[in-house]
Formats: sequence, structure tokens, C-alpha cells
Amino acid sequence: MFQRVFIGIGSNLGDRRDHYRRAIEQIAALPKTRIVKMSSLYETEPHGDPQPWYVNGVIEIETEFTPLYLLQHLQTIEATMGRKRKPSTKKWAARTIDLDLLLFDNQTVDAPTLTVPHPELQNRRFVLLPLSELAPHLTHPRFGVTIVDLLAAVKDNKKVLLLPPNA
Ligand code: A4P
Ligand code: MG
Repeated sequence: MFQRVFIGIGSNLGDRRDHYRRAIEQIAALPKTRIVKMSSLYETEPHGDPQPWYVNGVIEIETEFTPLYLLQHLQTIEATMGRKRKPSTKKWAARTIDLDLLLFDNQTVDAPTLTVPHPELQNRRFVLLPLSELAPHLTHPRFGVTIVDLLAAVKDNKKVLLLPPNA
């Protein structure tokens, strides 16, 4: 059975839009998976340590994978795109590509390697704004409020700037 899933994409190293596009190509090439919708792209001020600004966006997919298998596939894509994830690498450090599983149907997951919905989703304008383009009235399975409600309430004041499509 196909499940409706939202994936957050971010890049803040090198040709960020090219990394973003290639990640989508690789997600589209996964078996048992199809891309349904893509948000606009945004240029976003970084959260965490000082680092370059990100290009962020969200895509909606349908997949027959379970959440943990989908995470494995996303991590393989990150690895093939040159992202180095080592114990010594700082959390929240700059990266060529970051793929976060934001929402998986209306499921909640609390596994050692996976928390769904993404635990920071409600604190990040750079996630809520593109997500609100695709699914404004979707209800967060833990909080019972919609994405537009979360966006209206978010205290994150970091800049999130719409990127023109062909810039
Ligand atoms: N993991 C648990 N739940 C999830 C999930 N829902 N989706 C685990 C993806 N991964 C999940 O992630 C660490 C571990 O989280 C994974 O091994 C997986 O098993 P990581 O990608 O290796 O490390 P990270 O990305 O450095 O840390 P983390 O906690 O995932 O950070 P985020 O949430 O990815 O944030 N500022 C702007 N403007 N835009 C950004 O995109 N991104 C980050 C990273 C920081 N600041 C940013 C942005
Ligand atoms: Mg991550």
C-alpha cells in the first residue's frame, strides 16, 4: 500500500540547487516510490553553528517502503552524494545534502534511529513554509494541529526567502 510521505531537503555546500535537483532525481528513481509534489525552493538562514545559508524545500512522495527502509534509502542517497557522516563530524554541520523524513502518513515512529514526525519540524520556518505549500491542512499526528497553525505559531525568526524558479 502506498503511503503519503513528506521529505525535507537541504543543501549548504557547493552548487546547492544542483545537489537539490540530483537528490530528487535519485528519490524518483527508487523502486516502490513516486514523487507527487515539490515545493518552491527557499534560501534560508542557518540554524546551529555559523555556516553557509541553505537551499531548502520539501517534496511529497508516495512509497510502499516502511519508514525504516525509506530512511535507509535516503541515507544511501546522502552517502552517494558525498555527504560524510562520521562520528567526528559535528551534528548540524554544513552538508552537500540532508534528507529528513518529516511526516509518514499519520504514523508516529519512535525507533533508536528514527523519530517521525521529525522532532524539529514545529520549530523550523524553513520546513513549515515549504510544507505549508504542499499540505497546509494536514494535521500533525502528535500535536493534532495543522501545518498552517504550526507556521502561524512558530517563533523561529531566521530568514526564509523564496527563490525564483530559474535563478
Ligand atoms: N534520524 C532520526 N529521525 C530522523 C528523521 N525523521 N529523518 C536520525 C532523518 N533522520 C532521522 O542525522 C542524525 C540521525 O538522525 C540519523 O542517523 C538518523 O538515524 P544526520 O542527518 O546524520 O545528522 P544531522 O542532519 O547533522 O543532524 P539532525 O539532528 O538530523 O539535524 P537536522 O534536523 O537534519 O538539521 N538550517 C537551515 N536553514 N536549513 C537546514 O536544512 N539543517 C540542519 C540539520 C541544521 N540547520 C539548518 C538545516
Ligand atoms: Mg538530518
